[in-house]
Amino acid sequence: MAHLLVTGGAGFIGSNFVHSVLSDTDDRVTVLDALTYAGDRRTLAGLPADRLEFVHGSIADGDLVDELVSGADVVVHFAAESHNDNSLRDPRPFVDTNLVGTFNLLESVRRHETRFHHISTDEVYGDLELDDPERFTETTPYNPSSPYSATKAGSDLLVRAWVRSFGIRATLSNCSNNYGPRQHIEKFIPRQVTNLLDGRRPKLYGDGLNVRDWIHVDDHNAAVLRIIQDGQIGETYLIGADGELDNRSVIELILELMGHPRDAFDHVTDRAGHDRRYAIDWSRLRDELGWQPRYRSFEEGLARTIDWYRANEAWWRPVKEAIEARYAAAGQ
Ligand code: NAD
Ligand code: TDX
Repeated sequence: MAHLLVTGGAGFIGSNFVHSVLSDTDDRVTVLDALTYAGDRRTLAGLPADRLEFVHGSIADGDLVDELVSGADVVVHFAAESHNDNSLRDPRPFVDTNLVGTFNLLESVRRHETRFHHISTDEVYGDLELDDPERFTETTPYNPSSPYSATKAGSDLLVRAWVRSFGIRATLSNCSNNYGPRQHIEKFIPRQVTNLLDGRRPKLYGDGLNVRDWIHVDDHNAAVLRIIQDGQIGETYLIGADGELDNRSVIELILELMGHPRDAFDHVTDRAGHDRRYAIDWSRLRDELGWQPRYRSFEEGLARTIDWYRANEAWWRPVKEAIEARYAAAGQ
C-alpha cells in the first residue's frame, strides 16, 4: 500500500484520479488543494475516510508542501490554473501556481527523494495546421501560445531540469483535451451542456473549425497510473485517444444528443491567439507500456457526461450565472 500526495485533487481531473485510486487500489491519498474557484470539496464526497485526507492549502506555501511531501511515497501533481481564457484576462495566478508552485514541489521531492509525477498538457507544443499530417510526439519542440500554456511549458522544463541537475525521480505526461464528469462549467463541453439545460444557446468561438483531440478523463488517469508504475524515470509520455474533432461538430453532437436542432447555436467572438489544432501521437505509451484507451466511442462518453450534468444540477447551478456574465462581458 502506497501513500499518494495528490495536488489539485478537488479539481476535475485530480478528483476523478482520486476516485479511481481509492476504488481500484489499496493506496492511501492525501489531497492538497487550495479550493480556488475551480476546486470543490464535494468532488470528493462519499470516498472512504480512512484512506483519504484533505488538506486545504496552496502549493505556493513551501513549508506546507514540504511537510506533506515528507510523508508521501509518490506525489502526483495536478494542481494548476487551467483555463486559457482566464490566463488572457489575468495571467498572474498562472505564474504563481503553475511555475512557483511546481518549483516548491520540486524542491521538496528533491529534499525527501520522493517519486514525482507531473501532469501537463499537449498545449505546450503550440498548434498544428488543420491539414498537417503530423501529430505531436514526445520530441516536438515546445512553442506555447497562451499565458496558460507558457506556464505549463515552463513547469515541464523545471521538472526536466530537476531530473537532470538533481537526479529527482520524476516522470511527465502531456495529455490532450479531457471530458467527463466534474469538469468546471467554464470549459467548452460542460459550458454548452449547461447552457442547454439552462435554456441558453451554445456558444462557438470564431469559425469553430478549431480541432481538439478528446480523451475521457478516466482514460487519462489510467494512463497516469500506468506511467507511475512502469514509466522510465526522467521520461515524458504523451497521452491521447485518437479523438480529433472540430468544435463545431462537438456542439452539433451535443445539440443532437440533447434533442435540439443541430444549428441552434451562436457564433461568438474568437479567443485571442486561439490554437488551431491539437493532435497527439500516443504510440510510445502503447508500445512501451502497453496502454490502450478504454473509451472508444466519443458519442457514448459524451452522452454519459451529459447525463452527469443533468443529474448534478446542484453542483453547477450556483456558479452558472456568474460564469455566463463574465463570458458575455467579453462578447463570448
Ligand atoms: P481544474 O482547474 O479543474 O482543477 C485544478 C485544481 O487545482 C482545483 O481543484 C484548484 O483548486 C487546484 N489549485 C489551483 N491552484 C492551486 C494552488 N496554488 N495550490 C493547490 N491547489 C490549487 O483543472 P483540470 O482540468 O483538472 O486540470 C488538472 C491538470 O491537468 C492541470 O495541471 C492541467 O494543466 C492538466 N491538463 C488538463 C487538461 C484538460 O483538458 N482539462 C488536459 C491536459 C492536461
Ligand atoms: O464557449 C466556448 N466556446 C468555444 O468554442 C469555450 C469555453 C471554448 N470554445 C473553444 C475553444 C477551444 O478551441 O472550444 C475549445 C476547447 O476550449 P476549452 O475547454 O477552453 O479547452 P482548451 O483551451 O482546448 O484547453 C483544454 O485542454 C488542454 C484545458 O482547458 C486545458 O487545461 C488543457 O491543458
